[in-house]
Amino acid sequence: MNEKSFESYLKDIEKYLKNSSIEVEKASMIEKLEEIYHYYLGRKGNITHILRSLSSIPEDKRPIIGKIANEASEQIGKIINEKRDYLKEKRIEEILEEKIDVTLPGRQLKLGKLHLLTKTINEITNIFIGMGYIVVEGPEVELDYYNFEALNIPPDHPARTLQDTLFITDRMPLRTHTSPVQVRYMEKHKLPIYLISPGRVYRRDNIDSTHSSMFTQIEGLAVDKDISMAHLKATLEVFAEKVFGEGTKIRLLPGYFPYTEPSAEVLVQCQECMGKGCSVCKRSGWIEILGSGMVHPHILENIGIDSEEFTGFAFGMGVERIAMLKYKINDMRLFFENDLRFLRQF
Ligand code: 2NM
Repeated sequence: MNEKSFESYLKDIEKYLKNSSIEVEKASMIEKLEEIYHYYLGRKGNITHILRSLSSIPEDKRPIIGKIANEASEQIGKIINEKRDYLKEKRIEEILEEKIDVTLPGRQLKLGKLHLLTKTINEITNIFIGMGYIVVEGPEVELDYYNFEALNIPPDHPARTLQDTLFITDRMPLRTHTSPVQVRYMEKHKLPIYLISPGRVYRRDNIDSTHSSMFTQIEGLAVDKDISMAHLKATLEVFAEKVFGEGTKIRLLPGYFPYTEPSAEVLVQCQECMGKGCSVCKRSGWIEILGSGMVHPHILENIGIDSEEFTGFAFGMGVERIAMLKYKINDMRLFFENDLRFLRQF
């Protein structure tokens, strides 16, 4: 072992005392003081090290070095504590001296807002809630049975192929519409039923300005005694006027769906040219906004509903399409890109 001389111990201690005093003097942050403490007096600090190694110092010098090291330790501890108290005091004084200008205008709070799609869903659902409908939701991963079979969609229908539908497994498609929610509800609840089912649906489409592999649908269903096509038309007239403004006209054209008979395509006056004819409506003055019809008796019977006693109408619409017409948006992708410059406009 390389024994340190008595003098070199004294020199070291003297150096630590001097350096620590300069460092403490310079320190302007409590954090810095803790670092200094650590360096000299901490578990592995310089002074601590000397005090711990006293046993390796010749016995006759041990008490002197011990005494000097202890005094140095106390001294360094003392100046650190004094400086710490001083800095704390100073900080409190600074805080107390801060002046608050109570006449300054408040900082503006930046509030977020609802996405246009959410806003449109809310608007549409509120219209139907106003007519006594309830809102029902369901799973986005469906059983083949609820998405197709229960809806009278035959096994060889193109919608049931990989071409048109996204599948999780053979028997589990991503729902292609929210009708399965309605089938599930009819199975479990007593009649009459007036419900709408908003939610995301999935189709294997190539994405362009009017197609997306995911979009938002709202379907409606009314099953009661003596429900007729007249109720369907009147309901959709109310809907169109509330969404697009008073006096908005609709037209029903014959259509086809496996789950309704008869079926009708519903058109609304073109919101771009207000029915005069333009490029958006291909000069016809009308634009299709939804599909609808009288629920096929097979579907009701299959669920155990007597189709002689009860009849129903149903309809389905794409929320993006409604919002695009209402707010004159020409590209569906804008809904999903989340560019704030687009979203902030609504
Ligand atoms: C549409 C068009 C026509 C529809 C049918 C049903 C159910 F569950 F009752 F059979 N729900 N929704 C329906 C009818 C949906 O969307 C274009």
